[in-house]
Amino acid sequence: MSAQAITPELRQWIIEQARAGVQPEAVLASMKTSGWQEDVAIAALEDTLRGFLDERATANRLPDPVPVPEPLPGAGGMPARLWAGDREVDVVLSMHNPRVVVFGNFMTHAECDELMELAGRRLARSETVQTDTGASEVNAARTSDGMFFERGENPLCQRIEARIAALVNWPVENGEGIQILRYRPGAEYKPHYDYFDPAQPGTPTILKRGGQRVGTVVMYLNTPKVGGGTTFPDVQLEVAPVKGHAVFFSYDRAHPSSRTLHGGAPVVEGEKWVATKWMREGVFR
Ligand code: PD2
Ligand code: ZN
Repeated sequence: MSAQAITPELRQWIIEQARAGVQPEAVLASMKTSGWQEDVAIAALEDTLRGFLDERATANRLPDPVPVPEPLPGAGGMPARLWAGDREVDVVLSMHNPRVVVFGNFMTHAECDELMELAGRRLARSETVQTDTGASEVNAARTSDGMFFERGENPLCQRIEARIAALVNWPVENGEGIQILRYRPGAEYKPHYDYFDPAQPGTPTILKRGGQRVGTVVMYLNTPKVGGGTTFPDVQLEVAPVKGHAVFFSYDRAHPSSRTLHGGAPVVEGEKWVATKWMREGVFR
């Protein structure tokens, strides 16, 4: 009997069986019933499944960790205060997995007021970066109004950017411009990751400007009457939005294992204003 050929169609069929959870023994039995010689069928199965398993292992591999901003580099006890270049800030909470640090006294009330005033006239319904194309779009998951400052656009932005850089030990040049969000009653920001999803087709384009996001600082510019906390659902943590406070978190892998899923809980009463600074791996131009 002449040798039977292992066609691409046969390989595809074997992979479909594996994806459907059919055990290799059952696939072999079907192949034999269809007239395949046992030795040819086993060789085809082994070869095809090895390739399939290698591909799946590569796709499921955790990305390698990258350096991230960090307010407390090195070991040692947790200080109650940290020097942020131009002022001392309070360390209110520090969590390691996910890496989350809450700062009190990060900004003065006057700085918060000035930032809201500067942003107020430029607010529009928030857009998020659309990772399938890299374009911005209005997103139903974020029902706030927003605007972006250019990095270093005015002396106040420069001062806050320098403060963040000093506090989390990350270059000003790696930061995106500060974003302002205003949430009205009922508005929220559904849980999401701030890094760009590596599986989305638009992500390589986005990453050309400074690489992945590796850290976030959300600064609270006012204290909403009720609601509006920043939630971390993986660890059931909710950070209270308090005027002048800020929450920092970092993610060394663009992967859910970072446990940095987070959201802005609905504002129940009053308004909520925040300023967000995202930090990239490299220089953001
Ligand atoms: O306003 C917030 O609490 C919030 C929550 C989640 C802001 C962001 N994400 C963000 O700006 O990325
Ligand atoms: Zn976010």
